[in-house]
Amino acid sequence: MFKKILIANRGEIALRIIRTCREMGIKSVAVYSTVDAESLHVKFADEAVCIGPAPSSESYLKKANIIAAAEITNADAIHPGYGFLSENARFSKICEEHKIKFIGASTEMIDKMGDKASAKATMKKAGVPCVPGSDGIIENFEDCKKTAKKTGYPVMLKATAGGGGKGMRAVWKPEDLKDAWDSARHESKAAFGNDDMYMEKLIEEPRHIEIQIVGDSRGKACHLSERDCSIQRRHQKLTEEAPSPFMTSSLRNKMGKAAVKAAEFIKYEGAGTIEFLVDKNRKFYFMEMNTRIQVEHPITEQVIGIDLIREQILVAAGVPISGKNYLPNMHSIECRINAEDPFNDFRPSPGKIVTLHAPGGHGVRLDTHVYAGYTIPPNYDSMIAKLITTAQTREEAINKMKRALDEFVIEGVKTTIPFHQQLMNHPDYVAGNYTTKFMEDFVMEKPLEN
Ligand code: MV4
Repeated sequence: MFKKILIANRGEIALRIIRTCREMGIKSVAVYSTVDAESLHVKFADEAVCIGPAPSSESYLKKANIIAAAEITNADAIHPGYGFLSENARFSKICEEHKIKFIGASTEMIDKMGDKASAKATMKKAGVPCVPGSDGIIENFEDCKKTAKKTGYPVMLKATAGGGGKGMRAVWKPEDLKDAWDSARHESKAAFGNDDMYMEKLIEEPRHIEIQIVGDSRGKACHLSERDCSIQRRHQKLTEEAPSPFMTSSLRNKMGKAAVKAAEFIKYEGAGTIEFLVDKNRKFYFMEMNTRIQVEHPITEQVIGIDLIREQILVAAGVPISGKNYLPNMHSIECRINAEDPFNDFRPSPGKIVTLHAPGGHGVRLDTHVYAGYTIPPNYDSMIAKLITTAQTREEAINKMKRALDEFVIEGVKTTIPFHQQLMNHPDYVAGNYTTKFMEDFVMEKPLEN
């Protein structure tokens, strides 16, 4: 087993990983930028190393500084958390070259799954259902026109390097294809330095349902059921739940089997997520694979009863998994509390937290690195806490969430708490009747003026 793990991240996920290290008797090393010197991950780790100034490009993304911090402290593994270097193929390789275990996917795996068209081709080969469309990359506009005609409108043009909805265009009629082709390629080139495109049939009003998997070094994989992540705004998830209110046990069984087949086909090692689009007829299609621990992993932990960070560390150390799949016993909801103003287009609201009252009690979990007096720097993403409630039924989990949101007091910065309060009272949300389109129609009710 590892003796010391360096956590190449910040915020709540750094703290989350440090806590599991402590429970496992593994020493932890925090790294931090100058603006994060007062952050809780720095205080809770056994050791801490400053790796640079505030901009991520000079600190949390600076591979040489992180490797140097690992070597100075004698860490034998690096956990990258999510974001930053978690899906960076070069960083995974550099760790390997320095004989430091990267607790994440191999270079080859990240490369294979990071390119969307290649990931899809691999999944098709594995026998995982994929959305019909082009056979890999589209060569030119002539090819694009032909493929659209053959696929049948509406279609979705997608950038193979894509992420966060960039370089993606829905096209409803042939006369709009040229503009979509040009603008999607232009956007993708600017964002990723690559403008390769592929095409799919457009799935209308899909649900985003993902399956958590864990694979071990023998090539064996298991699944831990699903999370429903359909409530998103501009490709940022706002709330997630497990199980999905749209799920049936037969669909769970099929999607779980497909996810395990996918993971075993590529001999995936570690924790990963297979994302699917599910249409209104409950047909599911492979969308992407994430080769990291995700923000929303706690709801799976809550409904299954395992520690996913611990599982990551165990499989990275070569411990085999039991091989059985896991079904949910509970219902869990996560609300991402961001320092943003939901009444003002979710505009970021960094600054000092003057007052903080954390919710607690039965079935309430709060994963956060903030405290009263903490200043949220403007340099990183705006998520400051994850509020997670767990109960035996969805209705109880919603009621618990309403109660916990009411208890939660944050003064000094604007937060998304009022949004979540309105969401938890929205009739369609309460009915479990939502798709990825939900937020397009959602309007905040104005707060009562005093
Ligand atoms: C789609 C789709 C409909 N049809 N593909 C969005 C992110 C990107 N990685 C894939 N996405 C989508 N792909 C086909 N063929 C709709 C989306 C989509 C979406 C998916 C999941 C969650 C939120 C979304 C919001 C808008 C569009």
